[in-house]
Amino acid sequence: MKEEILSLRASSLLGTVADSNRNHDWSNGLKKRSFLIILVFVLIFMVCGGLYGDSPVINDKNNDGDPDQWIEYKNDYPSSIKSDRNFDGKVDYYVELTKEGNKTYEEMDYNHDGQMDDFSFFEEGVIVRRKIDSNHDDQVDVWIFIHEGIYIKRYELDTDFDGTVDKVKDYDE
Ligand SMILES: [Ca+2]
Ligand SMILES: [Ca+2]
Ligand SMILES: [Ca+2]
Ligand SMILES: [Ca+2]
Repeated sequence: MKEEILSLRASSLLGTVADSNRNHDWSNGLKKRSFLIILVFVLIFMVCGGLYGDSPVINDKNNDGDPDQWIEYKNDYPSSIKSDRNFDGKVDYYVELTKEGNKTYEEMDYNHDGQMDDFSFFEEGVIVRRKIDSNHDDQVDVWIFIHEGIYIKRYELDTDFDGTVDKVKDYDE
């Protein structure tokens, strides 16, 4: 009689162990599934991140705690760089680059008043055109057209700064 009760207890105990094992398997399966779902979401975010561009790399060149250089990346190459080169908190330089590292566009703030005043345009890394706001009134008054990166082939000036070109020199004529 005692033995019977013992064996009964043993079998019910075994049953409980088997049940808890089943529960364990089930929760393990659920964990695996949640992990896979999270993995899929992470992959989707990574793919979208690649398509819509990466966040800029921000540098602090003079280590004063304030950012002064921002580099945008497109497919792993720097496509544009923005800088505060005199560390006064105002951006004074901006450049756009090709995959090969050639400039396509560049602008500068020469007098560091927070307004860009010198704009250059490039073709295959060579400057072809430049616009300047020479009196820093936020309005371009000099236009220069350049041949082979060094020769001025034409310039246009707004000498009285009223917004209208009043002097033109064309070296091709
Ligand atoms: Ca800084
Ligand atoms: Ca600056
Ligand atoms: Ca300026
Ligand atoms: Ca001007």
